[in-house]
Amino acid sequence: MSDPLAETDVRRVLDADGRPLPDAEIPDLSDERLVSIYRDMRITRRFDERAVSLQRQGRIGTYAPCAGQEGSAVGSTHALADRDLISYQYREHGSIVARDLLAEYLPYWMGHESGTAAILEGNVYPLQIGVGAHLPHAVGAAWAFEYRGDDRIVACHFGDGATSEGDFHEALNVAGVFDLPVVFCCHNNGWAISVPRSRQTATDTFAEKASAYGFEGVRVDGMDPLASYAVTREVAERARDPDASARPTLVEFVEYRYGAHTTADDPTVYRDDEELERWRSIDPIDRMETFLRETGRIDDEGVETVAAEAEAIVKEAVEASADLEADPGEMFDHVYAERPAELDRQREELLELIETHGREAFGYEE
Ligand SMILES: Cc1ncc(C[n+]2csc(CCOP(=O)(O)OP(=O)(O)O)c2C)c(N)n1
Ligand SMILES: [Mg+2]
Repeated sequence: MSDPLAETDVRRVLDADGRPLPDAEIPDLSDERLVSIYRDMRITRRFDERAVSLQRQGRIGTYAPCAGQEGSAVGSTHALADRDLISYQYREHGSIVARDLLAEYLPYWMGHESGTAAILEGNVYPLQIGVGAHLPHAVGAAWAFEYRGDDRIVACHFGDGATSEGDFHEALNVAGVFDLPVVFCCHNNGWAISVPRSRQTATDTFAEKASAYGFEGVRVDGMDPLASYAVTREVAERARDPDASARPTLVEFVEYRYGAHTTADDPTVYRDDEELERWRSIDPIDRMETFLRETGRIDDEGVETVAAEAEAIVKEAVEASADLEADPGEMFDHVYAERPAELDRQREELLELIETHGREAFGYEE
């Protein structure tokens, strides 16, 4: 299969097979850290498979699969400090795995708002289904960090489709004008549901849009976790720079989603198998494994250990979620820092109705 990124100007550390490119610098990371990037990608991939199957069993309503996109989410998150804020769209589950929050996160997909409240403790904002709607909030948070003199930056993730929203323009414009500490992570996976990249923009790249806002745009192979790490590390430092003015950057991760847009979608209607197979040939997990094996950082036994750990971590998260009780009153929580009186009133009203008519009347199976 031909390498879909061979002819493009994307930053890479690893070639399509996982061997370091001759002129590329390997990020200066410990062996343990390099293995943990591989491990987090394997946990993410396993979680993805389990989440799709939980949806089929009726335990998850809808789920947005991320297979193929683990390299960018995991690699970029390892390049941040734990105190940095992540604001993501809905597909960058690898960022949450890299923050070690999987068990807290899974309940969200099962309808428990507590799932999004819990990830906030790990400096991850709740996911955003309204395409592009979180970009102004992410920039607002970056502005707050700057204003307060906090040494924190924001990594804001979104898809290629989000770049067609007005929110994208407004957010990037403000970040450029006010030199805000934010890294815009655009995941160009070629599709916004069934809309191809060619119908999303008339520019050649998404990265070049940054020039309209007065800052730099960079393209990176999003299926190369080491390049995703290296580029994010560089631009995060630029965003954080305490001596000079902080500068935002737009990073375009060029990648592909292997699965459906969500579990409610059938991609075979608009994509062909040949395209999918070309991207699978540069799989981020396979490439990282080859790199680790060939540089003596992992062997068969190490790979088996990582696979077993990934299995156990996902299993534990799924089992923990089985005991969760649905709490309808929860939908009023976690919206405001302090719940306003009107929401208190609505919450009480709902709980009284449930008390009067029973949970079955509201669709709960007892
Ligand atoms: C404002 C808004 N318009 C439309 C939708 C319906 N919708 C959900 S996801 C999506 C596509 C987004 O594509 P992209 O930003 O490329 O992210 P990807 O799903 O590829 O990760 C659309 C149109 C929405 N959720 N919000
Ligand atoms: Mg997309």
